[in-house]
Amino acid sequence: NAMREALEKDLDNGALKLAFQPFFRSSDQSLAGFEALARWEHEDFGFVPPDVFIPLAEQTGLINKLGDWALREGCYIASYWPPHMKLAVNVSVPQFQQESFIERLENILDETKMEANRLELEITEAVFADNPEAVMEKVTKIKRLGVSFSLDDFGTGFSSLMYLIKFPFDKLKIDRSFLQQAERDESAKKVLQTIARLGEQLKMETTIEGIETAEQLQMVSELNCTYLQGYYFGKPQQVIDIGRFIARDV
Ligand code: G
Ligand code: G
Ligand code: MN
Ligand code: NA
Repeated sequence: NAMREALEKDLDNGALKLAFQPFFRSSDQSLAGFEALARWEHEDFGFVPPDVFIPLAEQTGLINKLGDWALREGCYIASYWPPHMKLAVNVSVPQFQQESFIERLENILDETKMEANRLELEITEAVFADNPEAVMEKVTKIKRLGVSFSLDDFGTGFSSLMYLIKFPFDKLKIDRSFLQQAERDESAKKVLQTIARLGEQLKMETTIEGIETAEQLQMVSELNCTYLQGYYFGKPQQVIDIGRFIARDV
């Protein structure tokens, strides 16, 4: 597979980049941190979207290499940010399932001098499909390091609410499809409200994702969630461009 080989080569050559998308506290719209999102532009294939190369990496055994790179690069960059600023990194299921995941993560935190309590790992409900007890054990161990967990794309997977009772997630990221529908659909809005309240009651933070317009911001401002994220506030962007967000904040 030519694309797999190209991806491996570019990973080895440091040709992948991380984009950073800011997220904000809804209380005062101050900057809380950035989510790292992998970007790959290849000389022949051009810009390959992560929806293509992440699954490719998962299916061809490259996800550890890619995942380690994203964590190391993200932590290295974030280790230079102001002390309170968070870094969120997406972790895919086969990456998280690796026996060696915790050890690799600890090494990366060590190497980059990144404080564990500034790192959030974003995982999806799909992680529970297989051996939820083992997942629970791993999450618990990693949380002991000080790292926190967000449940990403919440509401779109096979959300057994049982997982919310059993698993010590710190944050729910409400999938942007709810917000998109909530503009036209009163019941979608109710679901959004209810998830925000559920998070509150379970002492979890909540993020509303995918805010693109002032109208959407207006609508979600009544919802009492913890964080806001979306193109309206900031798109994923190169590291050289995020300084303006940080400068405005400090
Ligand atoms: O960046 P974009 O919004 O196009 O991301 C598309 C999908 O790819 C999202 O589900 C996002 O979580 C995922 N993704 C982007 N970067 C990474 C990464 O570094 N690791 C993993 N596992 N997923 C990523
Ligand atoms: O699955 P995850 O939430 O990690 O996916 C992040 C993806 O969502 C990235 O590809 C990012 O580019 C995209 N994204 C972030 N904010 C917005 C937004 O406001 N609108 C849309 N359509 N996509 C967004
Ligand atoms: Mn995410
Ligand atoms: Na998400």
